[in-house]
Amino acid sequence: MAHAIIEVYDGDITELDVDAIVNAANTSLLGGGGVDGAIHRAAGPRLLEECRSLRGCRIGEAKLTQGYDLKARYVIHTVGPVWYGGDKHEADLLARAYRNSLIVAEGAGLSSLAFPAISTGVYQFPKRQATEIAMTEVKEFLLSAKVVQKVIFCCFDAEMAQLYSEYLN
Ligand code: AR6
Repeated sequence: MAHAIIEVYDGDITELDVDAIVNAANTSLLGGGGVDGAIHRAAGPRLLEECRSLRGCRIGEAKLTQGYDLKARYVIHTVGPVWYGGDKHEADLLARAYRNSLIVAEGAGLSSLAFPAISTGVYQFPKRQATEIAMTEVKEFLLSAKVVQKVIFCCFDAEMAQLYSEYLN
């Protein structure tokens, strides 16, 4: 997609009016803290109900649900890796989480989506490396995407926003 846009946004992902927001979930898909908790609170209990029917999600994979009470029409739930020091395929698994989320969006005909900084909170993936992986995967995907036209990197603090801005160009 020649005219795809990448933006950095500093704020709460649950407030974004996009086709889909991505959730940094865990393998149960039954909710948790961080951005996962915020998304479930904002979407309402019907999200948990639909998530139960999905029977979990493997690390690096992604699954789609409705957005319910969110402004976003859909939620793409993915599971990033826990950081164990870097020798447990963490980088590859994080790249797959981004790639598979984008594949799900493209397959569902969604043109705008927003990602949180997957794995950089509770899962403790180093922020700079995670940013580099996120940017690389998204830029590469957008080169051949037919439907996805806009990707927002949603940061929840100034440090992440600064890192993303560095890698934007
Ligand atoms: N909007 C945007 N970003 C947010 C928000 C928000 N409302 N809240 C937090 N972040 P984390 P992980 C940022 O811990 O590391 C959950 O319990 C946060 O500052 O949410 O992938 C799941 O159930 C950080 O930069 O996700 C899993 O068990 C980023 O989102 C586990 O945490 C990711 O932090 C997943 O851990």
